[in-house]
Amino acid sequence: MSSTLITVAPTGAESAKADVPALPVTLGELLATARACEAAGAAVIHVHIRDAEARPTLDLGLLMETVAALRETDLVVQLSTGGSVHDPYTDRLRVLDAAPDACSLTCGTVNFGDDVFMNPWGFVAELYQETQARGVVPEFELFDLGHVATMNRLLDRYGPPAGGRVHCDLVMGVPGGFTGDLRTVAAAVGQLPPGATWSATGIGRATLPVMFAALAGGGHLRVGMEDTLTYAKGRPVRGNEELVARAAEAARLAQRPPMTTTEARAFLGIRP
Ligand code: KMH
Ligand code: ZN
Repeated sequence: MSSTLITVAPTGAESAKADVPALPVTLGELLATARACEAAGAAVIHVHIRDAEARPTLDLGLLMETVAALRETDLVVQLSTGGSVHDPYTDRLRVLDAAPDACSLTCGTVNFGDDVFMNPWGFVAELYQETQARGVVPEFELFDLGHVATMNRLLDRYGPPAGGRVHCDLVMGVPGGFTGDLRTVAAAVGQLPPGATWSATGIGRATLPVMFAALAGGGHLRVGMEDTLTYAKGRPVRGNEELVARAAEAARLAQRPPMTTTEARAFLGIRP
């Protein structure tokens, strides 16, 4: 029986703690969330951190402290190199100095609501080569169909990623990117290179359609409060672990139970 890799993205860079009290923003809250999500079936944690005022930051010292703290769990630690739409490229590249297992690598610029998430070719190519040099396993974040072409260009020009597996995450439902529905999931998956594996996450109301489309299509799952703040209509998310528990239950129903952290490390080619 094949299994499902579940990634939790617990915090993100967009929501304010004042608006969303359940959002984990301190190191203590993040660690407690990580433990609970691991117990609920997550194998990877996609990490954005906040400063003492709960503002998004890419401070290297705090990132290193966070990676060290998360080593108390067995989760694969994937740091965001996307940061917030306001973070400079130099800070985003420096994230790799915190020596995570893995990192996100967005493959192109995209309108991001009223903002623009900037990922020009030169930056993406430099970041990719840095992941290769350091042995950090990239997850190719795809927000739009053109991003698949850029990922293929990276692979053609610079060769395979650290870990050896081309693993992508389809981020569906950002205003300006992929629509979060079955047809668009199918269109994106149809463009991936042979052998690539993928997860998908639906933003906001796209959460459930994308989750079920991914399970039906043989994909893996990303869930979390970075992407969704509403568990059901009119019912705010109480904590990331309930989103992971729901994803794990859906995966079990699909006869593709959650991967363990050990299985996930082997699957992604994370070095010991
Ligand atoms: N916060 C978004 C602008 C990533 O983590 O790599 C970018 C993002 C993608 O969340
Ligand atoms: Zn992110």
